[in-house]
Amino acid sequence: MIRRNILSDEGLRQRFIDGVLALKDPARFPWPGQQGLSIYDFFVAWHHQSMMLFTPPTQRDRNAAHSGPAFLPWHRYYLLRFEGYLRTAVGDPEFRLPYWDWAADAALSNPRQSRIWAGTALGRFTGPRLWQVRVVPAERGLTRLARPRPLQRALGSQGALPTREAIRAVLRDQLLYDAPPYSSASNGFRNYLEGWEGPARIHNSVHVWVGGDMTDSTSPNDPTFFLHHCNVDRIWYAWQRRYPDAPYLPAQSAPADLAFHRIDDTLYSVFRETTPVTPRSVLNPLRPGAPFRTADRYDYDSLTDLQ
Ligand SMILES: [Cu+2]
Repeated sequence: MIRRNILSDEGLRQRFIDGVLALKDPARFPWPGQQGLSIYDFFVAWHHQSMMLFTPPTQRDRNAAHSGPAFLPWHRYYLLRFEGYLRTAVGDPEFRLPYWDWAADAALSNPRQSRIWAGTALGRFTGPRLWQVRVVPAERGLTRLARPRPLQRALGSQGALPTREAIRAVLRDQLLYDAPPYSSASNGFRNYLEGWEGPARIHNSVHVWVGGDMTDSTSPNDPTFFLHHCNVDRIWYAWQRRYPDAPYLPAQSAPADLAFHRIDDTLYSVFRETTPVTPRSVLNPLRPGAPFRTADRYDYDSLTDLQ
């Protein structure tokens, strides 16, 4: 039940690729009711829809999963659900999502030459015969492409990968989880990690650095998304370990315009959960709350680079 660095093990790399390819295959993992689309595409749509749902609808900043406190728990929930499918796809209940330690690549003289982009790793997905983008954002909502197209990336053409030092600085200096106005203008750990605040623009800058499909509301079209967000989740986990007494914010008593982001609010979902998933239920990966079970637990192989 350990999430590992994808570059630590060739077998892990291969199984991640195999699992993702299986989930993308409409014959093996169909999106019910959507001929020719797969569960993978369903996850792409879920992410896109979260960004279209402004919370509250009277503003254009905070949405159900970004620019607000729920950014971290929502993506943790999203990864947990994806990881469950991945386990089924690879046929191993112990399998866990790997992460991409982009700060290690930031230290390379040319991060574009990192092994992660090799043809045996994420480079595979730019092969047009292997991987096709099927759903993209449209003016209103989501469009299904009549002709699916290859995945687009523009590695390193804009932005920079966050450095180890930048991440450590945020882990050290941000003692509160979040702060009013609980938006992209907030102080606090969540907003510095999400990357609307601070010099390194941590999570956001990785989307920008990879470029192409990764910069859209349909960014999970690029499987890099899952490895990237797994590392974001690892950094949150390291912060939770470092400040075990710092509560998730805001509390449930916060005003109603913070709906979707308060600790006991239901996180935006396209799954019909038996028990609604809230920020509180995903605060501890070692003991996720219902509807997650013992089988969904995870830990990380290492946090030493974040200390
Ligand atoms: Cu996102």
